[in-house]
Amino acid sequence: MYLSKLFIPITKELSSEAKIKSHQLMLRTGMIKQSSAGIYSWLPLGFKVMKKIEQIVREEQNLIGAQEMLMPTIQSSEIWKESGRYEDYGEEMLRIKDRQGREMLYGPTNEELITDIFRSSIKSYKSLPQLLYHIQWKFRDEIRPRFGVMRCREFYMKDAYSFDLDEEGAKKSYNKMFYSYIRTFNRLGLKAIPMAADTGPIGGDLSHEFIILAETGESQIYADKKIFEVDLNKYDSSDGSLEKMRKDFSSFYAVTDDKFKENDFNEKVKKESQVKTKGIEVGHIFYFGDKYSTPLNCLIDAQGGKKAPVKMGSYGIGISRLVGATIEANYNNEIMKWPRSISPFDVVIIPSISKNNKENLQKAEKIYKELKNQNIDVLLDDVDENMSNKFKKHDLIGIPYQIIIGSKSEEDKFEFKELNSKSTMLSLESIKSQLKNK
Ligand code: P5A
Repeated sequence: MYLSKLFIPITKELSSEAKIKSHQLMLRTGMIKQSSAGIYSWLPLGFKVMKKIEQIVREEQNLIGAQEMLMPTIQSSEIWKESGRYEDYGEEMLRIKDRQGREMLYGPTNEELITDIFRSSIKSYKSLPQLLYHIQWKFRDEIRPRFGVMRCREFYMKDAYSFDLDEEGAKKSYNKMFYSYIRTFNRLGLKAIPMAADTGPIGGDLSHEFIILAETGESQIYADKKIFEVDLNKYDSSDGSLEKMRKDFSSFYAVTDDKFKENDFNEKVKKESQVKTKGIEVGHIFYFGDKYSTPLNCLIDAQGGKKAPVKMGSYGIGISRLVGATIEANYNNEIMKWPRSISPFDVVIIPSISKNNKENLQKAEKIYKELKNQNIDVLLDDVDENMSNKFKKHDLIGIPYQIIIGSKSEEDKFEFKELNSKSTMLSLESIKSQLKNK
């Protein structure tokens, strides 16, 4: 892609509502545009990043045997009346009437709908366990949508649901998801802390929030920094090993402010190991047994001819929120560096161009073609602008690697730079292999 062709409407005048750096950066680099309070359009640059995050989440879900499906955004109120949440959910639920006067709603989550699908199709314990997920827009009429994509009214979520015969089986499904979440966030270049959490309107008695550290986060967190040393490679995918992994994580102190007690913290965590900071919740998992299956009458034929409500859990990742959260974790001193796995492009070529000298642009185009042929996703900055402005702009767009074609270039060597480090002179062959190995 040539930068001159890319639809990237940079905003210079920031609204006073853009209080945190991810919101500011997303507006400045034209990743999103607000359409109304807490509702955004995703423009090409932002959309590309979000789709890459979505794909990593999808691959990790598939790896643990979860099956992808798609449920609608609009749901009937009937099933919510059956579970009792139609009343309980309150003002956050966007309620709609169709032309026949039927009460509908824009789904804030899907526990009821998936239970309805399940009860009409699965009858026997022989078909269990099942793990289903979808990636779909949600709507919650938040009283104060803010911080750009972090607390929206409309947002993109991966939500998964597990179905098991008994509590023991359900805990195994829970552990699988727990493991998958830590892996997913690692692939996104994020360190996430799993924390025992309250269950809120979803309900249940076992729940973890996955929180990444960031000064601008909404949750105050207190943790033992040793939790970061738990090494996922020590565990395999067997049930016993996954149970041990969850126990190992849980053995370290990590709580949000609603569970925090000063004395407890000082007693359990040595001073030098104490982390007190803010964090962003990027995922949340729940085990709630038969909270939905009993009122919705989702029964299965268990062994011995008895009927039993299926045991369920639900597991969410805020995909659109993760775009902002990744920026919060990686944007410092006016430089944003995307983790390679979700960067909008793999590399940008920045030639020094002037009206009388198009030689650098021609060199750049040649390199562009060669990289494209290697399936490297490359952006060419063909805009006629001075180099210092170009560098400032690319510090914000955040593509982690640059090939600079200017005064330093030689016949067969080019300046190759990783953001936040010094550049080196390399042949095109070594640049290609560097990019392939990253
Ligand atoms: C779990 C999946 C649930 O909704 N039901 C299905 C459960 N959990 S949750 O914690 O309420 O949400 C899951 C994740 O969605 C993101 N999220 C949001 N992102 C942007 N704006 C919002 N208003 C918003 N609300 C929730 C979070 O990442 C959360 O962890």
